[in-house]
Amino acid sequence: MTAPDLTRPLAAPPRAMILACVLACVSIGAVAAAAGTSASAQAGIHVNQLGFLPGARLQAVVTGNGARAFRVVAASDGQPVLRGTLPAATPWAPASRDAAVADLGRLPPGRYRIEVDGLAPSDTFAVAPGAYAGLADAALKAFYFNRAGMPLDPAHAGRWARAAGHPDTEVEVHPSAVSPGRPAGTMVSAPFGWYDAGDYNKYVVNSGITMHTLLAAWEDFPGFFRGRDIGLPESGDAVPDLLDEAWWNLRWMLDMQDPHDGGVYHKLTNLRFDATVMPEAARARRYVVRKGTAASLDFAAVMAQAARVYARFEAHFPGAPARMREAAEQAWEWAQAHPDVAYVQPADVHTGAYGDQAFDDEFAWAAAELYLLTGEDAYLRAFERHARAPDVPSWARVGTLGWMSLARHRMQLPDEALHTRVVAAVDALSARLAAQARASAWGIAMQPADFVWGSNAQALNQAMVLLQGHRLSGRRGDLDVAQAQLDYVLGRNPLGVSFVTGQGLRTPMHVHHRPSQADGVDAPVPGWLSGGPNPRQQDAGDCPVPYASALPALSWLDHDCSYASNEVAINWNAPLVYVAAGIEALTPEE
Ligand code: G3I
Ligand code: 9MR
Repeated sequence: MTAPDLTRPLAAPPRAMILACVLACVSIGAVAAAAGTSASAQAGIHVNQLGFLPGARLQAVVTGNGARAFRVVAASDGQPVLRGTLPAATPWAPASRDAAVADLGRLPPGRYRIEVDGLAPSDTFAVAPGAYAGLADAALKAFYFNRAGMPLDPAHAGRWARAAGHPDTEVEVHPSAVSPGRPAGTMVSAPFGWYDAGDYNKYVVNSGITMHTLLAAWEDFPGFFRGRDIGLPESGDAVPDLLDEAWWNLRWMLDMQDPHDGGVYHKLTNLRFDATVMPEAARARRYVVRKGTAASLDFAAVMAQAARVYARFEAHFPGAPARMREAAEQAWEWAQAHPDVAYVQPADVHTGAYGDQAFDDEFAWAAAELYLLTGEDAYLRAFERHARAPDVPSWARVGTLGWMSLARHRMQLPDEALHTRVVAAVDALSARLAAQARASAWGIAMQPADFVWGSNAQALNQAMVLLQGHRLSGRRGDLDVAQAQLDYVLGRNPLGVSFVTGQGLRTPMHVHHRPSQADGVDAPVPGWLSGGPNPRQQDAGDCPVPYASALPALSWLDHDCSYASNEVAINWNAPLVYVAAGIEALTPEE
């Protein structure tokens, strides 16, 4: 594919191309023009558009012109407040360009710009307490916007108010899912829950890591979440908003278990993706499809963790913790009897697969959560049998969630040796990611292979691991790299985009998200993380405009056709909530 010349106006460019370019070209084309270079040697100063906390280690990335000095100036009067040297730029493979990290150290509260001779000044950024509190709120509120089965009223949803869709009270058991207890033609009810992403289906496997991450955010940073009011219908009750929101999906998940045998359906879905319409206009018949090992174990893990977390709020959710414990144990039992049922898409079902072939990680995660809930040795032995060295988590790789839960609750472990081993395992992964960042010209852990479908969530899941490493070891460097990862997502990237809708100076405007596409409101539903650059570009055949680049970190298209680079998804927003809250909670006040 030939990259378009971004510095030259196109003849009659399509609207979407102009908008894609407004984002990508502001920092690439305009800055390149200012520097007198061609678009292929883009130069610029890349910085977190939401700014920084006063106690943070501030960094920016400078690409391009070989300069070896920078200065920080006050935004108000342009007076220098800091002068620093830049290391020699070295290659950063994901964008195939040379880069150098400008280390600003700490700055007192204020508004600043970074200047480098020969380059356009950076965006103005603030150093202020609470820099990411609004981000954490918006990222959590995004889940509310994806609630199935309820209207969003103007008092809580503002411009994005909408009617209810997908009641899911009359759902057919798909032929792939029939069992003696629920023969062909059985109708079940499984209302509520969140739409997975830009589509309107509900997938248990993807709810797994999502729920874990949100509940872990509560477990790790209760002080941050306890006081926050994000404007939910439930706000002001006795429960933190985060747990009110998570409850919406837990209720749905509970109905995805077949009460006759404990097995859990893989998904609740249409046969085909809905058209690009608002939820209430999407009326296709819905099915629960095929039980599976991954869904059952992810469900068991989530229910065990939730039983633990919601126990403190039993008065508000009477009976729920016991019900969730029982559900978790039954799903675990089903998986013992069906240890290898991979999801295979039935021939007539064409929606998201979330297929996974390997279940040791799901067994390890569920065993860890069930051990922490019940204290029963058998679960710990199961964890030992199935656990492998931690890796960066994703919907298909959940073993590390078990390691992190055990580390979080290490005082419950029966012996010192295991305690040490669990801490060392999580710590080693965090240390490895921090070392990758130190060796990187961009100062982040992301490698070319990390630019997968949902790469922005990969960056944030790396950050989540780094925050665990920081909490366990106290190493400041791990916190600083987690910050750098968040910086990357919020603008310190070669596209110059803050990838969260409504959060930053240049943000995605055309996410692949049916409500955002169909609601007639110019601005997309706020608080959603765009999936991010993905060089495999699996949607190219569905897109009327080409990606501007095939390079890993540049393969992003702000067009609503681009489900492979610009969709939103619950499992991608969850680590955004975690990391935004975690950096707020863990960065020392200065
Ligand atoms: O498993 C292979 C791995 O072995 C290989 O090394 C790697 C190379 O890139 O690819 C891996 O498979 C990838 C798989 O995700 C697991 O990570 C596929 O290439 C990739 O196409 C696949 O993408 C998934 C995508 O659905 C397509 O199935 C995304 O992870 C997943 O987030 C996305 O989820 C969709 C739902 O299906 C439907 N709802 C929206 C949601 C977000 O786009
Ligand atoms: O909208 C769908 C999105 O949620 C999925 O992630 C994506 C990949 O499974 O598929 C999208 O639907 C597209 C379909 O796969 C191909 N035809 C165009 C659809 C989007 O408009």
